[in-house]
Amino acid sequence: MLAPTFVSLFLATGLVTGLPQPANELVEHERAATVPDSWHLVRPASHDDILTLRIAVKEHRKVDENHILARSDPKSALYGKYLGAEELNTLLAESTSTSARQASWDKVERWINQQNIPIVRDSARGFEIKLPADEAESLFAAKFSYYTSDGNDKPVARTEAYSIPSSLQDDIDFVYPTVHFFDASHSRPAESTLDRRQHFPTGPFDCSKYVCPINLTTKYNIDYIPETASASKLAVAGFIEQYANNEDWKEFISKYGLSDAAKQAPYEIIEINGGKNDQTKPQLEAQLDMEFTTAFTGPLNVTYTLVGGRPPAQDQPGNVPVPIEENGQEPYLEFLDHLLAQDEVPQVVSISYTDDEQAVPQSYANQVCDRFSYLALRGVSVLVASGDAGAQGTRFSSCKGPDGEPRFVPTFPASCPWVTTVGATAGWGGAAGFSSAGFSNYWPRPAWQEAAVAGYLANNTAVGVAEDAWFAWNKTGRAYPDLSLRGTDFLVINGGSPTPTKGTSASTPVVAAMVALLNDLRLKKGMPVLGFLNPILYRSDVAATFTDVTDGVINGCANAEHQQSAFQAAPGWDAASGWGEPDFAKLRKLLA
Ligand SMILES: [Ca+2]
Repeated sequence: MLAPTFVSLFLATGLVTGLPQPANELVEHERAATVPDSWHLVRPASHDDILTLRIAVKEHRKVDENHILARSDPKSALYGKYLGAEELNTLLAESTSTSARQASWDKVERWINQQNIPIVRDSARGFEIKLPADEAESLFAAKFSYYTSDGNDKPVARTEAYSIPSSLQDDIDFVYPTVHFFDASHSRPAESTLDRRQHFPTGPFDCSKYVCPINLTTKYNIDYIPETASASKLAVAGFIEQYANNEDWKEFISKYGLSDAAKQAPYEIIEINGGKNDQTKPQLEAQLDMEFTTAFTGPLNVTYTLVGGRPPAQDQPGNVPVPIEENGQEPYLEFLDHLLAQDEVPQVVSISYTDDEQAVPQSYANQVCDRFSYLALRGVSVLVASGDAGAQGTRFSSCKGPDGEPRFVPTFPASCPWVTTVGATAGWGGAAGFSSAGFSNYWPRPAWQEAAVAGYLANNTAVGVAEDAWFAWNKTGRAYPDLSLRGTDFLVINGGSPTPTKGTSASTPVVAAMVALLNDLRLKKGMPVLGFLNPILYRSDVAATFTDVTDGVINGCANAEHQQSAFQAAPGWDAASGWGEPDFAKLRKLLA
């Protein structure tokens, strides 16, 4: 236990005095920006604790972004020429320096062997090792402790920082789980209990008072329900024990469905990475997602892909029992690798989970975001919920940046430029205050949105955030959401009961269903599916079909001294609602 402290002190001294560091000196590799307020320290790790850690080897890969964009640009000859799984692998191999990759792989493997640590297994990403916590602390100059987090009372081991040998800095991408204080289980939709008390209509749960599919077809001019299936497929991502329940779904479809029952296809459940759908434990997010996609898509193929948060149990060394919960969570990479490996990829993916961007270390976030760009190459439209705590990110906590400075907190994967991010509007029509929105600290603004965002930023009164803002934000970052849709008063059947629900996770599956319908229309005409949507959405003729949202302001941040609201809706694109709300009939006319 002394060793890590000593190494840290030595390092600090070494840095201050500028002493040259020996090749195998440990250097800090990653540090958590902040430990989110929703995480709670339980106890330090002890030598009895066995940790499973994965060492991701640097990929040494650079895919040409222009190549990806060309396949997503209807004006390009490459548009619609999407890659199959094998073609993608070939492209990725061609974009990888194989000699550098192999050299890194060998160096990391040699180093692990030199430490006398058994490699439990290796995968395409690197090595998995299992070792007592005190050994891991010496090896990585880390200090592991067990934490619980709100909504998850099973303690998991994390460290606020870790180091790696300086000779491996160009070979190791990251070690996980270490500084990964994220947990997608926090992104569940909110049951509107508070709202119900404040302004929810009283009386029976019916579609005259709450949002059912029929209300949305009217509001958004969804003038098409397929009579037959096509190759158009939609996949809903499910993480962290969110179970979809067949009985709830059947009841919802029979009461509120739009297709005639004979044409309604049941959804298919796919379980990966140890996920197991438990019919006895229906969960709100799963019900919401499945009910508000399939109601619109009728006979089209919809899957619920339930991703376990952890790998299957493995044999433990020395008979030390390791609760399965103490393994790491990595739902995004597992989910995306699964999708990318499919021969027939679902062309629309709906993800209603968000984390604070800064809770996801950038090295990990980059690997996830890169995979979203690979999905673009395969012709997949990815719709992601922006989050439900305004400019505070995903949670109602203090807004602090990496140095503890007052700062708005962007959300992930909403902030990745390769996804289409969906915000929420309120019942009165303006941007919903809870809808997360803002500017990424990790990714710069992509060219396809530069003009739209610059126009918004040039209008200071519209932005609503003063130049001398108390809470900082990154003016040059990827801005989101890209569009919005109603996100309040949804009527969901969960556990046999009608449950009013709100959140951007309500808006997102509806947009995903609309895209699956457009794809269906296009496929039936022999056209390619839409693919990565953003370059199309930001095209002036497409943007003009959206119903502009000009009212509403996103909830901002407050601390002991200051309070500041965040971005305001304004005419045209704005950082509260993106382009506003879609009109399906107009999009259909233009795109299908
Ligand atoms: Ca607007």
